[in-house]
Amino acid sequence: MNDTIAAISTALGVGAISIIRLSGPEAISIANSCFKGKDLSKVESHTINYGHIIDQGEVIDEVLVSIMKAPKTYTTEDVVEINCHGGIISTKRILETVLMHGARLAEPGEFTKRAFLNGRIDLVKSEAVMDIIDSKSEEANKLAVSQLSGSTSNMIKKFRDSLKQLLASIEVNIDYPEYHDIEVVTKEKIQTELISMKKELEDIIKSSKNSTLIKEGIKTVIIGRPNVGKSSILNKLIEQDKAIVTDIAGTTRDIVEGQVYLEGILLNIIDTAGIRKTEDIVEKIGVEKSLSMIDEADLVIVVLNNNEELTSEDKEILEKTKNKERIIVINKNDLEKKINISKSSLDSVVETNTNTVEGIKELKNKIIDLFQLESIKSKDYTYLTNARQISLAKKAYQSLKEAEEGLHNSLPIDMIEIDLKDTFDYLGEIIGETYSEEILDHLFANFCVGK
Ligand SMILES: Nc1nc2c(ncn2[C@@H]2O[C@H](COP(=O)(O)OP(=O)(O)O)[C@@H](O)[C@H]2O)c(=O)[nH]1
Ligand SMILES: [Mg+2]
Repeated sequence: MNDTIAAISTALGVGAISIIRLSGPEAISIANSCFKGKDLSKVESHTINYGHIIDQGEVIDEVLVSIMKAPKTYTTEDVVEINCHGGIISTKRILETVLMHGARLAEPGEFTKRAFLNGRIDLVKSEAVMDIIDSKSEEANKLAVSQLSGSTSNMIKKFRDSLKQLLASIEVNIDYPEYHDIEVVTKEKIQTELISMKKELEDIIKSSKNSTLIKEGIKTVIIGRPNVGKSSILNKLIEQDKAIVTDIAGTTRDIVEGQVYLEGILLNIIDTAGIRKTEDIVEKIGVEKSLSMIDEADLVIVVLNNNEELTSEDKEILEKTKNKERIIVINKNDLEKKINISKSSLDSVVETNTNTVEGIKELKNKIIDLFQLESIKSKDYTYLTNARQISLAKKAYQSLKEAEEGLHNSLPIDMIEIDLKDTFDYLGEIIGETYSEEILDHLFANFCVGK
């Protein structure tokens, strides 16, 4: 980590300003060697300096150079940011110039990786940096900002502290059983504490599924026979005429996607080809695609036609979706009721017609209730936010469970201690107290260059 890295930190394209960033021991001297203006080696830290970037005597661009000396910087190393005019050519030429003067092109996420390796931020916070950049909704953004400010890291740290205390008192009892003035940790006391910790960790894991909803949104599929009004419902939900609506069965042959935000959470809606037996090759592929979408969906909206009796296809769709989170929409309720189905025999039912707003409003409210979107919003965002964190928390939970069972089955206390130490270590991995190079490389490879 002794070399100096450089990268373009802004999106490459036409814009007012681009930023080329350098970090490392030579950052200031490299910038200085291609800069005409003040002597950058003599300016104060955290100053912005006007001048020009020069390549072999030729002026490349008029720039502002920010000088940030270690340790109060993003990476804790010397950091220089060259603000140049936006546009691909001059930005790339400045990058090439600093590389020629001795900087190395940074790998994706290498600035943030350095911030982590130098101890400025932990792993959860590093991941939050990426999540802020990636966030697809305001709620996802709030979640990431809360992570970066340390909400989840602190929760994990607090949990580890209690565990450490428990471990310490167990150890004292093992090592110095003859000391009478040390509080004896009875089996009952450990048991009580383990049960409450297990419950706490269980809650943390359970509520972390909210973070997936916040980050990824709800993958919703609208499914039903042709002509029941699926595309009309999609259009009403997203308040746009995105899917083509006609009275010709088989109009939607491919997948049409739309997006709407409910309580700040993204609803990704997929309208599908109507399910029916067909000889048309294109439509047939569409139908198969529709059926395969069911498995991947978080929510299935099954649309039925109020004006027709249930067909075998309707029944097949109801059967295929019965184990999914689903809402059944009985559409065209402005027409005479011919559907032979009792509402009470079904789970979540909404009656709609796509000429008015009431039914669609009720459908939106049903979705909000089903996924408890209002309560997700009012929580304080201390969630685990990705598969890596959640799988480690699950391993920690497993070890904690084994410790508790071991105690229950009167296993020797030092065996129980091993399980508790495992729990402690898994939780430590979440925040990056321990890590492997391989995991770090994998994690930061998903970052963008220049971050
Ligand atoms: N009367 C009535 N007609 C509707 C309603 N919703 C859709 N339609 C009509 O039903 C036909 C098929 O609608 P479409 O949305 O293309 O159905 P899809 O094949 O399931 O996507 C069109 O002529 C729509 O105008 C409704 O609530 N009431
Ligand atoms: Mg359609």
